[in-house]
Amino acid sequence: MTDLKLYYFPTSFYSQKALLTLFEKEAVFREQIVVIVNGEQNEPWYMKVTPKGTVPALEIPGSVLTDSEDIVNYLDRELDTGTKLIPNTETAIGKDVYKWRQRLNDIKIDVITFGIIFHPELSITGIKLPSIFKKTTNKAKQTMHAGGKALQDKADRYPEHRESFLAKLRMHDERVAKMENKDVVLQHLSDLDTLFDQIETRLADTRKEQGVDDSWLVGSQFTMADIYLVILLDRLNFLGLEERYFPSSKRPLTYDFYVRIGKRKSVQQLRQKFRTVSKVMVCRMLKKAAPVVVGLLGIVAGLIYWRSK
Ligand SMILES: N[C@@H](CCC(=O)N[C@@H](CS)C(=O)NCC(=O)O)C(=O)O
Repeated sequence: MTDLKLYYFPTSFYSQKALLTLFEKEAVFREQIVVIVNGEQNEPWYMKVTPKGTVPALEIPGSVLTDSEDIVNYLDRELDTGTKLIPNTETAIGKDVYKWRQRLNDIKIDVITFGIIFHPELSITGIKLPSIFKKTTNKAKQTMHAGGKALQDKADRYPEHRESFLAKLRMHDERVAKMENKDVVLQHLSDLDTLFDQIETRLADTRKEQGVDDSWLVGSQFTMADIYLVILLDRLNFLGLEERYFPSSKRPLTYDFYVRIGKRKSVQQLRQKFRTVSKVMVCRMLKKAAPVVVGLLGIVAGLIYWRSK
């Protein structure tokens, strides 16, 4: 069996793409959480795993894949278990899957996500954030700017990773400028409206072609295009934008897709991972605080001993 290890963070969009693919493929894999909200992706140990300092990354025999596209392509090619997700691009369905993957991949999900966090008034039903993140998002702008400063500090402190940190810093500054600009965010949201019209039409066409009500985006079989759509719908729901993009009244087939997808085992496994995020963060905080707690307990024990004497 192939030895795989996934580095990921449960709420990261691209990690979710890799995770959902692993679950669909019924893959056996080891895992390590990289707490990106604490900047763990920029620690030197992780920069050795991937100089990009992003999640997901997948360790495979003899190498590490550092982009979710490469990861999902590899998994579907190498694992003959679970669902076949990427049909041959010589076939009509393969061409369609390819086309939809490109379309869905072109969405600037980071600008949309942080754009909503920066401008929460754009959310319709409110961001569904685990309470552990609330403090961070209330100060989203300061946190983002502190992130840029941390990258500059790391570039100065670790000469062996300097170029990687500076490249990240350039990307970071570009992204923050877009997220802060409400007009840019509004433009991305409006482009998404157009895309959702196309998705609704495609779902209707597929139903007609297949003559069934339970088909997926491009056919009766679940494919990689559906994986992309699932994580997009989950993200929009998380951002409180489900009422804008897929209410049953406006886009009934997309809404129906979202309801059906919740019954799929792989999606339930993915959402279960998402829910672990608060526990993960608390565990990390306790781990960090452990030396202090042990120190304090030592002092208390010492005082009790001294008084008993
Ligand atoms: N093109 C990459 C994008 C990966 C990416 O941007 N991951 C985000 C989380 S969704 C990340 O690691 N952000 C932390 C950072 O950039 O420092 C992929 O598809 O894997």
